[in-house]
Amino acid sequence: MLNRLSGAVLHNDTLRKFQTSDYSRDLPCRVVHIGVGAFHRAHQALYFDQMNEILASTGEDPWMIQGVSLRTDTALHQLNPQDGLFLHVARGHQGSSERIVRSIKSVIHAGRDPEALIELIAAADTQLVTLTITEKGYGLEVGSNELNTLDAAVSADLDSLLEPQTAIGFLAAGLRRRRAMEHGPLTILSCDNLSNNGRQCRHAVLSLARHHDPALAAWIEEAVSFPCSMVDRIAPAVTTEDLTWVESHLSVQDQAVAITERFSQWVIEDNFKGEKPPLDRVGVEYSKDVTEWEHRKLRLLNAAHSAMAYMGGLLEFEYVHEAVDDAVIASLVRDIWREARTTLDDADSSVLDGYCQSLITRFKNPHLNHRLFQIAMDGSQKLPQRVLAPLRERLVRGQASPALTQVVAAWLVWQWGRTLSGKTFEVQDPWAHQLGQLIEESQTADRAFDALVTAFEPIADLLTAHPSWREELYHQFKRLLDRAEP
Ligand code: CS2
Repeated sequence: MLNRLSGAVLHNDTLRKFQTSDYSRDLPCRVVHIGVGAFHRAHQALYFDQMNEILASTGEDPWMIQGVSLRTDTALHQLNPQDGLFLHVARGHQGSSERIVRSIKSVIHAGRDPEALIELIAAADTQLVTLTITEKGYGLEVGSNELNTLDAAVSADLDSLLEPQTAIGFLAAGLRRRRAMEHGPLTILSCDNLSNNGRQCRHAVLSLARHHDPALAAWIEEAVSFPCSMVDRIAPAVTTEDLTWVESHLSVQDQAVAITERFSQWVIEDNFKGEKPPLDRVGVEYSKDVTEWEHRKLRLLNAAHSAMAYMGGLLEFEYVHEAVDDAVIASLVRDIWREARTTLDDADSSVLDGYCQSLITRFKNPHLNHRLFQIAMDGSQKLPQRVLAPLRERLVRGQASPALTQVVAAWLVWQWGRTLSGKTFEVQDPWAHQLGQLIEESQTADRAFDALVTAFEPIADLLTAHPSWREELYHQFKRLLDRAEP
Protein backbone atom coordinates (compact mmCIF):
# COMPACT_ATOMS: atom_id res chain seq x y z
CA MET A 1 0.00 0.00 0.00
CA LEU A 2 1.39 3.34 -1.05
CA ASN A 3 1.59 6.14 1.48
CA ARG A 4 0.96 9.59 0.06
CA LEU A 5 3.56 12.26 0.69
CA SER A 6 2.85 15.66 -0.60
CA GLY A 7 5.02 16.39 -3.64
CA ALA A 8 7.96 14.19 -2.57
CA VAL A 9 10.49 13.11 -5.18
CA LEU A 10 11.03 9.37 -5.50
CA HIS A 11 14.51 8.02 -4.63
CA ASN A 12 16.23 5.68 -2.15
CA ASP A 13 15.91 8.05 0.82
CA THR A 14 12.19 8.61 0.36
CA LEU A 15 11.32 5.02 -0.62
CA ARG A 16 10.68 3.86 2.94
CA LYS A 17 8.22 6.67 3.47
CA PHE A 18 6.18 5.62 0.46
CA GLN A 19 6.28 1.88 0.86
CA THR A 20 7.16 -0.01 3.99
CA SER A 21 8.47 -3.33 2.65
CA ASP A 22 11.83 -3.44 0.88
CA TYR A 23 14.62 -5.78 -0.23
CA SER A 24 18.34 -5.32 -0.50
CA ARG A 25 19.16 -3.75 -3.86
CA ASP A 26 22.94 -3.53 -3.52
CA LEU A 27 23.80 -6.87 -5.09
CA PRO A 28 25.35 -7.19 -8.57
CA CYS A 29 22.77 -7.39 -11.35
CA ARG A 30 21.93 -10.79 -12.75
CA VAL A 31 19.79 -9.29 -15.52
CA VAL A 32 20.90 -6.85 -18.21
CA HIS A 33 17.95 -5.30 -20.01
CA ILE A 34 18.27 -3.37 -23.27
CA GLY A 35 15.42 -0.91 -23.94
CA VAL A 36 14.09 0.51 -20.67
CA GLY A 37 10.94 2.08 -22.14
CA ALA A 38 7.31 2.13 -21.06
CA PHE A 39 6.69 -1.53 -21.86
CA HIS A 40 9.64 -2.86 -19.88
CA ARG A 41 8.63 -0.83 -16.82
CA ALA A 42 4.99 -1.84 -17.08
CA HIS A 43 5.74 -5.53 -17.58
CA GLN A 44 9.10 -7.22 -16.91
CA ALA A 45 10.43 -4.83 -14.25
CA LEU A 46 7.24 -5.36 -12.21
CA TYR A 47 7.44 -9.17 -12.46
CA PHE A 48 11.03 -9.05 -11.20
CA ASP A 49 10.08 -6.67 -8.40
CA GLN A 50 7.27 -8.98 -7.25
CA MET A 51 9.58 -12.01 -7.50
CA ASN A 52 12.32 -10.22 -5.55
CA GLU A 53 9.91 -9.49 -2.73
CA ILE A 54 9.06 -13.19 -2.46
CA LEU A 55 12.74 -14.17 -2.65
CA ALA A 56 13.57 -11.71 0.14
CA SER A 57 10.93 -13.31 2.36
CA THR A 58 12.69 -16.68 1.99
CA GLY A 59 16.17 -15.22 2.40
CA GLU A 60 17.16 -15.56 -1.26
CA ASP A 61 18.97 -12.91 -3.28
CA PRO A 62 17.00 -10.67 -5.61
CA TRP A 63 17.50 -10.53 -9.35
CA MET A 64 18.37 -6.91 -10.01
CA ILE A 65 18.18 -5.44 -13.49
CA GLN A 66 20.86 -3.27 -15.05
CA GLY A 67 19.01 -1.06 -17.53
CA VAL A 68 20.64 -0.13 -20.83
CA SER A 69 19.68 2.51 -23.38
CA LEU A 70 21.30 2.22 -26.77
CA ARG A 71 20.68 5.65 -28.21
CA THR A 72 18.84 8.16 -26.08
CA ASP A 73 19.30 9.67 -22.66
CA THR A 74 15.61 9.68 -21.81
CA ALA A 75 15.44 6.59 -19.58
CA LEU A 76 18.73 7.50 -17.93
CA HIS A 77 17.51 11.00 -17.05
CA GLN A 78 14.21 9.63 -15.81
CA LEU A 79 15.47 6.73 -13.70
CA ASN A 80 18.97 7.50 -12.43
CA PRO A 81 18.05 10.56 -10.29
CA GLN A 82 15.37 8.30 -8.73
CA ASP A 83 17.87 5.48 -8.00
CA GLY A 84 16.05 3.34 -10.57
CA LEU A 85 12.76 3.52 -8.66
CA PHE A 86 9.48 4.27 -10.34
CA LEU A 87 5.78 4.12 -9.75
CA HIS A 88 3.70 1.47 -11.50
CA VAL A 89 0.07 2.45 -12.03
CA ALA A 90 -2.30 -0.27 -13.26
CA ARG A 91 -5.60 1.21 -14.41
CA GLY A 92 -8.75 -0.85 -14.74
CA HIS A 93 -12.20 0.24 -15.81
CA GLN A 94 -12.86 0.97 -12.17
CA GLY A 95 -9.99 2.26 -10.13
CA SER A 96 -6.26 1.71 -10.25
CA SER A 97 -3.53 0.15 -8.13
CA GLU A 98 -0.10 1.58 -7.53
CA ARG A 99 3.21 0.19 -6.42
CA ILE A 100 6.82 1.30 -6.40
CA VAL A 101 9.04 -0.92 -8.53
CA ARG A 102 12.57 -1.45 -7.24
CA SER A 103 14.07 -4.04 -9.57
CA ILE A 104 16.01 -1.65 -11.82
CA LYS A 105 19.35 -0.60 -10.36
CA SER A 106 20.26 2.13 -12.83
CA VAL A 107 20.49 2.83 -16.54
CA ILE A 108 23.63 3.16 -18.67
CA HIS A 109 23.96 4.68 -22.14
CA ALA A 110 25.67 2.10 -24.33
CA GLY A 111 25.98 4.44 -27.31
CA ARG A 112 28.25 6.70 -25.24
CA ASP A 113 29.99 3.91 -23.34
CA PRO A 114 29.99 0.78 -25.51
CA GLU A 115 32.63 -0.90 -23.38
CA ALA A 116 30.29 -0.82 -20.36
CA LEU A 117 27.63 -2.90 -22.13
CA ILE A 118 30.15 -5.34 -23.61
CA GLU A 119 31.54 -5.86 -20.08
CA LEU A 120 28.05 -6.36 -18.64
CA ILE A 121 27.13 -9.04 -21.18
CA ALA A 122 30.43 -10.76 -20.40
CA ALA A 123 30.20 -10.39 -16.60
CA ALA A 124 30.11 -13.63 -14.60
CA ASP A 125 27.20 -12.28 -12.52
CA THR A 126 25.03 -11.76 -15.60
CA GLN A 127 22.74 -14.73 -16.15
CA LEU A 128 20.13 -13.23 -18.39
CA VAL A 129 20.09 -10.54 -21.08
CA THR A 130 16.57 -9.39 -21.96
CA LEU A 131 15.49 -7.23 -24.87
CA THR A 132 12.68 -4.85 -25.76
CA ILE A 133 14.27 -3.21 -28.77
CA THR A 134 11.16 -3.17 -31.04
CA GLU A 135 10.69 -5.22 -34.18
CA LYS A 136 13.20 -3.22 -36.20
CA GLY A 137 15.88 -3.52 -33.52
CA TYR A 138 16.86 -7.01 -34.69
CA GLY A 139 18.37 -5.59 -37.88
CA LEU A 140 16.70 -8.23 -40.03
CA GLU A 141 15.31 -7.42 -43.44
CA VAL A 142 11.53 -7.80 -43.67
CA GLY A 143 10.84 -10.58 -46.13
CA SER A 144 14.21 -12.36 -46.35
CA ASN A 145 14.80 -12.28 -42.58
CA GLU A 146 18.54 -11.97 -43.18
CA LEU A 147 20.72 -9.20 -41.70
CA ASN A 148 19.73 -5.97 -43.40
CA THR A 149 22.99 -4.90 -45.00
CA LEU A 150 21.35 -1.72 -46.36
CA ASP A 151 21.01 -0.47 -42.78
CA ALA A 152 24.04 1.70 -41.96
CA ALA A 153 24.25 0.52 -38.34
CA VAL A 154 24.05 -3.16 -39.31
CA SER A 155 26.71 -2.76 -41.96
CA ALA A 156 28.96 -0.91 -39.46
CA ASP A 157 28.64 -3.93 -37.14
CA LEU A 158 29.51 -6.24 -40.03
CA ASP A 159 32.69 -4.19 -40.51
CA SER A 160 33.72 -4.13 -36.86
CA LEU A 161 32.41 -5.05 -33.43
CA LEU A 162 34.73 -2.72 -31.52
CA GLU A 163 32.05 -0.08 -31.03
CA PRO A 164 28.81 -1.82 -31.88
CA GLN A 165 25.93 0.22 -33.30
CA THR A 166 23.05 -2.22 -32.91
CA ALA A 167 21.69 -4.37 -30.10
CA ILE A 168 22.65 -7.46 -32.10
CA GLY A 169 26.18 -6.07 -32.53
CA PHE A 170 26.45 -5.56 -28.76
CA LEU A 171 25.27 -9.09 -28.12
CA ALA A 172 27.86 -10.54 -30.51
CA ALA A 173 30.64 -8.37 -29.03
CA GLY A 174 29.57 -9.14 -25.44
CA LEU A 175 29.42 -12.88 -26.14
CA ARG A 176 32.86 -12.76 -27.76
CA ARG A 177 34.22 -11.23 -24.53
CA ARG A 178 32.26 -13.70 -22.37
CA ARG A 179 33.74 -16.61 -24.27
CA ALA A 180 37.27 -15.18 -23.93
CA MET A 181 36.77 -14.71 -20.18
CA GLU A 182 35.27 -18.20 -19.84
CA HIS A 183 32.31 -16.85 -17.92
CA GLY A 184 30.00 -19.61 -18.96
CA PRO A 185 26.54 -19.95 -20.43
CA LEU A 186 23.95 -17.24 -20.80
CA THR A 187 20.30 -16.82 -21.73
CA ILE A 188 19.21 -14.08 -24.13
CA LEU A 189 15.49 -13.43 -23.92
CA SER A 190 13.66 -11.44 -26.58
CA CYS A 191 10.49 -9.71 -25.33
CA ASP A 192 9.40 -8.13 -28.60
CA ASN A 193 6.26 -8.79 -30.64
CA LEU A 194 7.96 -10.85 -33.32
CA SER A 195 6.96 -14.26 -34.44
CA ASN A 196 9.46 -16.76 -33.04
CA ASN A 197 11.26 -13.87 -31.38
CA GLY A 198 13.93 -16.04 -29.74
CA ARG A 199 14.77 -17.84 -32.98
CA GLN A 200 14.93 -14.58 -34.90
CA CYS A 201 17.24 -13.09 -32.28
CA ARG A 202 19.42 -16.18 -32.37
CA HIS A 203 19.57 -16.08 -36.14
CA ALA A 204 20.62 -12.41 -36.15
CA VAL A 205 23.30 -12.90 -33.46
CA LEU A 206 24.67 -16.08 -35.06
CA SER A 207 24.79 -14.51 -38.54
CA LEU A 208 26.81 -11.58 -37.25
CA ALA A 209 29.05 -13.74 -35.07
CA ARG A 210 29.70 -16.19 -37.90
CA HIS A 211 30.63 -13.33 -40.20
CA HIS A 212 33.34 -12.22 -37.75
CA ASP A 213 34.46 -15.55 -36.33
CA PRO A 214 32.92 -18.97 -37.07
CA ALA A 215 34.38 -20.35 -33.83
CA LEU A 216 32.47 -17.73 -31.85
CA ALA A 217 29.26 -18.74 -33.61
CA ALA A 218 29.92 -22.39 -32.75
CA TRP A 219 30.45 -21.45 -29.09
CA ILE A 220 27.20 -19.43 -29.03
CA GLU A 221 25.28 -22.38 -30.47
CA GLU A 222 26.54 -24.43 -27.57
CA ALA A 223 26.59 -22.02 -24.62
CA VAL A 224 23.80 -19.52 -25.22
CA SER A 225 20.06 -20.11 -25.33
CA PHE A 226 17.49 -17.83 -26.95
CA PRO A 227 14.06 -18.79 -25.61
CA CYS A 228 10.98 -17.43 -27.38
CA SER A 229 8.50 -15.54 -25.26
CA MET A 230 5.03 -14.09 -25.49
CA VAL A 231 4.66 -10.81 -23.63
CA ASP A 232 1.40 -9.00 -23.16
CA ARG A 233 0.50 -5.78 -21.39
CA ILE A 234 -0.77 -2.61 -23.00
CA ALA A 235 1.57 0.21 -22.06
CA PRO A 236 0.83 3.57 -23.68
CA ALA A 237 3.66 6.08 -23.96
CA VAL A 238 3.63 8.35 -20.90
CA THR A 239 2.68 11.98 -21.54
CA THR A 240 3.33 15.20 -19.61
CA GLU A 241 -0.35 15.15 -18.58
CA ASP A 242 0.30 11.75 -16.98
CA LEU A 243 3.21 13.19 -14.98
CA THR A 244 1.01 16.03 -13.75
CA TRP A 245 -1.74 13.55 -12.90
CA VAL A 246 0.69 11.45 -10.85
CA GLU A 247 1.85 14.47 -8.91
CA SER A 248 -1.61 15.80 -8.18
CA HIS A 249 -3.37 12.48 -7.52
CA LEU A 250 -0.63 10.42 -5.92
CA SER A 251 1.48 13.24 -4.47
CA VAL A 252 4.68 11.83 -5.93
CA GLN A 253 7.07 13.43 -8.37
CA ASP A 254 8.07 10.65 -10.70
CA GLN A 255 9.58 11.20 -14.15
CA ALA A 256 9.73 7.46 -14.84
CA VAL A 257 6.15 6.40 -14.03
CA ALA A 258 4.65 3.41 -15.88
CA ILE A 259 0.95 3.65 -16.66
CA THR A 260 -0.62 0.45 -17.83
CA GLU A 261 -3.66 -1.82 -17.68
CA ARG A 262 -4.39 -4.46 -15.04
CA PHE A 263 -4.07 -7.39 -17.45
CA SER A 264 -0.61 -8.89 -17.80
CA GLN A 265 0.77 -12.10 -19.26
CA TRP A 266 4.21 -13.57 -19.90
CA VAL A 267 4.85 -17.03 -21.30
CA ILE A 268 8.49 -18.05 -21.73
CA GLU A 269 9.88 -21.06 -23.55
CA ASP A 270 11.59 -23.17 -20.92
CA ASN A 271 15.05 -23.12 -22.41
CA PHE A 272 17.57 -21.49 -20.08
CA LYS A 273 21.33 -21.73 -19.87
CA GLY A 274 22.85 -20.82 -16.54
CA GLU A 275 20.55 -19.71 -13.74
CA LYS A 276 16.82 -19.38 -14.33
CA PRO A 277 14.81 -16.79 -12.39
CA PRO A 278 11.84 -18.33 -10.53
CA LEU A 279 9.36 -16.05 -12.28
CA ASP A 280 6.75 -18.80 -12.14
CA ARG A 281 6.29 -17.78 -8.50
CA VAL A 282 4.69 -14.55 -9.72
CA GLY A 283 2.49 -15.87 -12.50
CA VAL A 284 4.90 -16.22 -15.43
CA GLU A 285 4.31 -19.42 -17.33
CA TYR A 286 7.28 -21.53 -18.42
CA SER A 287 6.22 -23.61 -21.38
CA LYS A 288 7.82 -26.14 -23.73
CA ASP A 289 6.51 -24.26 -26.71
CA VAL A 290 5.09 -20.73 -26.89
CA THR A 291 4.00 -20.76 -30.55
CA GLU A 292 0.32 -21.15 -29.82
CA TRP A 293 0.34 -18.30 -27.28
CA GLU A 294 2.34 -16.13 -29.59
CA HIS A 295 0.12 -16.67 -32.65
CA ARG A 296 -3.01 -16.05 -30.65
CA LYS A 297 -1.69 -12.78 -29.31
CA LEU A 298 -0.16 -11.48 -32.54
CA ARG A 299 -3.08 -12.46 -34.77
CA LEU A 300 -5.91 -11.41 -32.45
CA LEU A 301 -4.68 -8.62 -30.17
CA ASN A 302 -1.96 -7.05 -32.30
CA ALA A 303 -3.76 -7.51 -35.63
CA ALA A 304 -6.83 -5.77 -34.18
CA HIS A 305 -4.57 -3.02 -32.84
CA SER A 306 -3.05 -2.44 -36.28
CA ALA A 307 -6.49 -2.50 -37.90
CA MET A 308 -7.72 0.15 -35.48
CA ALA A 309 -4.53 2.16 -35.90
CA TYR A 310 -4.77 2.47 -39.70
CA MET A 311 -8.53 2.48 -40.20
CA GLY A 312 -9.16 4.49 -37.03
CA GLY A 313 -6.24 6.79 -37.80
CA LEU A 314 -7.49 7.47 -41.34
CA LEU A 315 -10.88 8.33 -39.80
CA GLU A 316 -9.14 10.59 -37.26
CA PHE A 317 -9.85 8.72 -34.06
CA GLU A 318 -7.15 9.41 -31.52
CA TYR A 319 -7.36 6.58 -29.00
CA VAL A 320 -8.03 2.83 -29.07
CA HIS A 321 -11.04 3.13 -26.72
CA GLU A 322 -12.62 5.66 -29.11
CA ALA A 323 -11.97 3.58 -32.23
CA VAL A 324 -13.39 0.38 -30.74
CA ASP A 325 -16.57 2.22 -29.80
CA ASP A 326 -17.19 3.03 -33.46
CA ALA A 327 -19.62 0.54 -35.04
CA VAL A 328 -17.71 0.25 -38.33
CA ILE A 329 -14.33 -0.31 -36.70
CA ALA A 330 -15.75 -2.70 -34.11
CA SER A 331 -17.23 -4.79 -36.89
CA LEU A 332 -13.91 -4.77 -38.79
CA VAL A 333 -12.20 -6.03 -35.61
CA ARG A 334 -14.75 -8.83 -35.25
CA ASP A 335 -14.31 -9.79 -38.92
CA ILE A 336 -10.54 -9.88 -38.53
CA TRP A 337 -10.95 -12.23 -35.58
CA ARG A 338 -13.31 -14.43 -37.55
CA GLU A 339 -10.71 -14.75 -40.31
CA ALA A 340 -7.62 -15.00 -38.08
CA ARG A 341 -9.17 -17.61 -35.76
CA THR A 342 -9.23 -20.15 -38.56
CA THR A 343 -5.40 -20.00 -38.59
CA LEU A 344 -5.03 -20.74 -34.86
CA ASP A 345 -4.50 -24.17 -33.42
CA ASP A 346 -6.77 -23.84 -30.40
CA ALA A 347 -9.14 -26.72 -30.70
CA ASP A 348 -11.41 -25.34 -28.00
CA SER A 349 -13.28 -22.42 -29.51
CA SER A 350 -14.62 -21.29 -26.14
CA VAL A 351 -11.02 -20.38 -25.17
CA LEU A 352 -10.82 -18.07 -28.17
CA ASP A 353 -14.29 -16.66 -27.50
CA GLY A 354 -13.18 -15.75 -23.98
CA TYR A 355 -9.90 -14.32 -25.25
CA CYS A 356 -11.63 -12.05 -27.80
CA GLN A 357 -14.20 -10.97 -25.23
CA SER A 358 -11.45 -9.99 -22.82
CA LEU A 359 -9.69 -8.07 -25.61
CA ILE A 360 -12.80 -5.97 -26.17
CA THR A 361 -12.89 -5.12 -22.46
CA ARG A 362 -9.19 -4.24 -22.55
CA PHE A 363 -9.53 -2.08 -25.67
CA LYS A 364 -12.50 -0.24 -24.15
CA ASN A 365 -10.55 0.80 -21.05
CA PRO A 366 -11.18 4.56 -21.01
CA HIS A 367 -8.35 5.30 -18.57
CA LEU A 368 -5.43 4.18 -20.72
CA ASN A 369 -5.47 6.78 -23.48
CA HIS A 370 -3.61 4.46 -25.82
CA ARG A 371 -2.86 6.50 -28.93
CA LEU A 372 -3.55 4.88 -32.30
CA PHE A 373 -0.60 6.78 -33.72
CA GLN A 374 1.73 4.94 -31.33
CA ILE A 375 0.48 1.61 -32.68
CA ALA A 376 0.63 2.79 -36.30
CA MET A 377 4.39 3.36 -36.05
CA ASP A 378 6.67 0.87 -37.83
CA GLY A 379 3.83 -0.93 -39.59
CA SER A 380 6.24 -2.39 -42.15
CA GLN A 381 7.82 -4.37 -39.31
CA LYS A 382 4.54 -5.33 -37.66
CA LEU A 383 2.21 -6.26 -40.51
CA PRO A 384 4.06 -9.42 -41.61
CA GLN A 385 3.51 -11.36 -38.36
CA ARG A 386 0.17 -9.79 -37.40
CA VAL A 387 -1.73 -9.67 -40.68
CA LEU A 388 0.21 -11.10 -43.62
CA ALA A 389 0.99 -14.43 -41.96
CA PRO A 390 -2.66 -15.38 -41.26
CA LEU A 391 -3.60 -13.95 -44.64
CA ARG A 392 -1.07 -16.19 -46.37
CA GLU A 393 -2.42 -19.26 -44.60
CA ARG A 394 -5.94 -18.44 -45.70
CA LEU A 395 -4.89 -17.72 -49.28
CA VAL A 396 -3.21 -21.12 -49.45
CA ARG A 397 -6.52 -22.67 -48.46
CA GLY A 398 -8.35 -20.57 -51.04
CA GLN A 399 -10.30 -18.62 -48.38
CA ALA A 400 -11.25 -15.01 -49.09
CA SER A 401 -10.08 -12.59 -46.38
CA PRO A 402 -11.70 -9.21 -46.91
CA ALA A 403 -11.06 -7.96 -43.36
CA LEU A 404 -7.35 -8.80 -43.23
CA THR A 405 -7.01 -7.42 -46.75
CA GLN A 406 -8.63 -4.20 -45.63
CA VAL A 407 -5.92 -3.71 -43.01
CA VAL A 408 -3.24 -4.09 -45.67
CA ALA A 409 -5.11 -1.62 -47.90
CA ALA A 410 -5.45 0.84 -45.00
CA TRP A 411 -1.72 0.55 -44.33
CA LEU A 412 -1.00 1.33 -48.00
CA VAL A 413 -3.27 4.39 -47.88
CA TRP A 414 -1.60 5.42 -44.59
CA GLN A 415 1.64 5.87 -46.56
CA TRP A 416 0.16 9.01 -48.15
CA GLY A 417 0.41 10.69 -44.73
CA ARG A 418 -3.15 12.08 -45.00
CA THR A 419 -6.34 11.17 -43.18
CA LEU A 420 -9.44 10.57 -45.30
CA SER A 421 -10.57 14.12 -44.64
CA GLY A 422 -7.19 15.54 -45.63
CA LYS A 423 -5.32 16.15 -42.36
CA THR A 424 -1.61 15.51 -42.91
CA PHE A 425 0.75 13.64 -40.58
CA GLU A 426 4.26 12.25 -40.70
CA VAL A 427 4.46 8.50 -41.28
CA GLN A 428 6.87 6.93 -38.79
CA ASP A 429 8.32 3.79 -40.28
CA PRO A 430 11.74 2.67 -41.50
CA TRP A 431 10.11 2.31 -44.94
CA ALA A 432 8.38 5.71 -44.88
CA HIS A 433 10.97 7.51 -46.95
CA GLN A 434 11.20 4.88 -49.67
CA LEU A 435 7.44 4.38 -49.96
CA GLY A 436 6.76 8.13 -49.75
CA GLN A 437 9.14 8.72 -52.62
CA LEU A 438 7.44 6.07 -54.75
CA ILE A 439 4.10 7.79 -54.15
CA GLU A 440 5.57 11.15 -55.13
CA GLU A 441 7.07 9.77 -58.34
CA SER A 442 3.88 7.97 -59.38
CA GLN A 443 1.50 10.27 -61.18
CA THR A 444 -1.67 8.40 -60.32
CA ALA A 445 -2.94 6.46 -57.34
CA ASP A 446 -3.08 3.31 -59.50
CA ARG A 447 0.59 3.62 -60.38
CA ALA A 448 1.46 4.30 -56.76
CA PHE A 449 -0.44 1.16 -55.77
CA ASP A 450 1.61 -0.90 -58.25
CA ALA A 451 4.86 0.69 -57.07
CA LEU A 452 4.13 0.13 -53.36
CA VAL A 453 3.04 -3.48 -53.62
CA THR A 454 6.06 -4.27 -55.80
CA ALA A 455 8.59 -2.52 -53.55
CA PHE A 456 7.44 -3.90 -50.22
CA GLU A 457 8.63 -7.49 -50.39
CA PRO A 458 6.27 -9.16 -47.90
CA ILE A 459 3.29 -7.98 -49.97
CA ALA A 460 5.07 -8.58 -53.30
CA ASP A 461 5.84 -12.18 -52.26
CA LEU A 462 2.24 -12.81 -51.32
CA LEU A 463 1.07 -11.44 -54.67
CA THR A 464 3.54 -13.60 -56.56
CA ALA A 465 2.29 -16.70 -54.80
CA HIS A 466 -1.39 -15.69 -55.04
CA PRO A 467 -1.89 -13.39 -58.06
CA SER A 468 -5.66 -13.45 -57.67
CA TRP A 469 -5.38 -11.65 -54.32
CA ARG A 470 -4.26 -8.50 -56.17
CA GLU A 471 -7.77 -7.68 -57.32
CA GLU A 472 -9.17 -7.89 -53.82
CA LEU A 473 -6.37 -5.75 -52.39
CA TYR A 474 -6.74 -3.19 -55.16
CA HIS A 475 -10.49 -3.08 -54.67
CA GLN A 476 -10.13 -2.35 -50.94
CA PHE A 477 -7.40 0.21 -51.60
CA LYS A 478 -9.53 1.99 -54.22
CA ARG A 479 -12.59 1.96 -51.97
CA LEU A 480 -10.63 3.74 -49.27
CA LEU A 481 -9.05 6.26 -51.61
CA ASP A 482 -12.44 7.02 -53.13
CA ARG A 483 -13.63 7.99 -49.66
CA ALA A 484 -10.74 10.43 -49.24
CA GLU A 485 -11.48 14.11 -49.75
CA PRO A 486 -9.46 15.61 -52.58
C1 CS2 B 1 0.79 -2.54 -29.94
C2 CS2 B 1 1.51 -3.35 -28.87
O1 CS2 B 1 2.11 -0.65 -30.41
C3 CS2 B 1 1.72 -1.74 -30.82
O2 CS2 B 1 2.06 -2.18 -31.90
O3 CS2 B 1 0.01 -3.41 -30.70
O4 CS2 B 1 2.51 -2.63 -28.26
C4 CS2 B 1 0.53 -3.89 -27.81
O5 CS2 B 1 -0.01 -2.85 -27.04
C5 CS2 B 1 1.20 -4.89 -26.90
O6 CS2 B 1 1.74 -5.92 -27.69
C6 CS2 B 1 0.22 -5.44 -25.87
O7 CS2 B 1 0.81 -6.50 -25.20
